[in-house]
Amino acid sequence: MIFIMYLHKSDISMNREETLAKLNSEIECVQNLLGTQYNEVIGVSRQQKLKSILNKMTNFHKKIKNNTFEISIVGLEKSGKSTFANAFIGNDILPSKDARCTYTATSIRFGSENVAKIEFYSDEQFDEDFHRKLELIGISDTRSWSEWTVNQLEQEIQKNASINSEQNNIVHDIAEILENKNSIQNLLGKSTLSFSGDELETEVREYIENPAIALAVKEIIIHSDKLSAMPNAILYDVPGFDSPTQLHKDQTRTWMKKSDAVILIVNADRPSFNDSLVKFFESVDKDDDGISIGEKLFVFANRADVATTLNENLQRIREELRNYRIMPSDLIQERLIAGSAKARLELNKGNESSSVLQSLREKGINSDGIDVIRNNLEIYNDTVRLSVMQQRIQKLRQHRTVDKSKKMW
Ligand SMILES: Nc1nc2c(ncn2[C@@H]2O[C@H](COP(=O)(O)OP(=O)(O)OP(=O)(O)O)[C@@H](O)[C@H]2O)c(=O)[nH]1
Ligand SMILES: [Mg+2]
Repeated sequence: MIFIMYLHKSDISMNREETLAKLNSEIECVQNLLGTQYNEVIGVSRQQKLKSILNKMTNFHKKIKNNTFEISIVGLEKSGKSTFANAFIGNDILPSKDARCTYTATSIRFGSENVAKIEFYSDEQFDEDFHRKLELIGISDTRSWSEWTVNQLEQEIQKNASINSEQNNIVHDIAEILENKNSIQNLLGKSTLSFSGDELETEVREYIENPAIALAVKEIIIHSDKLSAMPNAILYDVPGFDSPTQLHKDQTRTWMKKSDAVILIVNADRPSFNDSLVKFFESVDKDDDGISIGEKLFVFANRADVATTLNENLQRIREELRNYRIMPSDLIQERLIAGSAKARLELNKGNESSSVLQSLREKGINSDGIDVIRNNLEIYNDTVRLSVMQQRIQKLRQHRTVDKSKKMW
């Protein structure tokens, strides 16, 4: 074929603008190749391959041009994920409470108009997940979820004497479903709902935090003009790893894989990692770029305000990250940041004298950690992550025909 685009080592060190300019000319080149004048010399199957490459290149172009930065915020239940997400975006969009209050996976992205879309489970999906939960507590049953009652659940549990604490949480979740059976039933299979403007602060919260409604919700996508601190970011806030809802776990895994960065929220006051966290990380494969989650991981040691022995605890967290192979050892030092999401929210609200801020100061900690992690992420996005994109583009350039004997172009 006529053109061969060799990769120069310097491609990887190009900045965003240079990468875009080069990609632009390559896209034009492929578009020309696909133009009518070359139709006869390029076979149909090669044309199809070129179209697929063009499609991928156009997507890369869009992502690099918009500088879209997808970040998932993950952790155990009640670690402070939603509080962190609010502190990070500089606004109080997501509900956070002492009791569990994130029942649904929510993504937030910048938009000039405030809109939220709410998607519900189908009855089939809900039923499948309900039975998965039953199996986790040792009950095998074929009846539909809606035929169950709280009384029946209690009777079944009494038959089984050996329920551990993890299973106990699942029993609690199943009971919560059955107590809210009627409202959940009314929502399953409903078509996607849209809310706009001020409804985002009122109605939408119910779909995240009120179990009677939220348990039927599969996903919420929010576009908000309040994502002021980092308008190119798309944040994914999910229920904790220890949520017994399999669909949430699957969703978290998918999001972690497709994200440019993953922020793990851990507790600076309780530094030992529990089983659910370790097992969850073990269960996530490398992403489409061949990158392991650890390579794009940042760890926020939240609740530094209540940590009594912060330095020792941070050391313990480093050891846990290393020993469980959650993150490459050489990245741990720069990617572990301690702070307090709650302190940042108080500061944003102008509550200078709040007890959280005071506790941080008393410990001699003068940063809530939010700006530090945001700056680190921005640098990472412009360097490491850009280079991952450049390497993917490089692979496209090197793409060969199936017989590997000829270059595609
Ligand atoms: N002291 C202190 N409390 C915090 C901090 N961050 C979050 N919290 C509190 O921890 C509780 C749980 O926070 P959430 O943000 O709801 O936690 P979550 O991980 O989103 O919870 P789920 O999504 O329900 O699993 C809330 O009461 C927060 O106010 C912090 O830095 N310091
Ligand atoms: Mg939450």
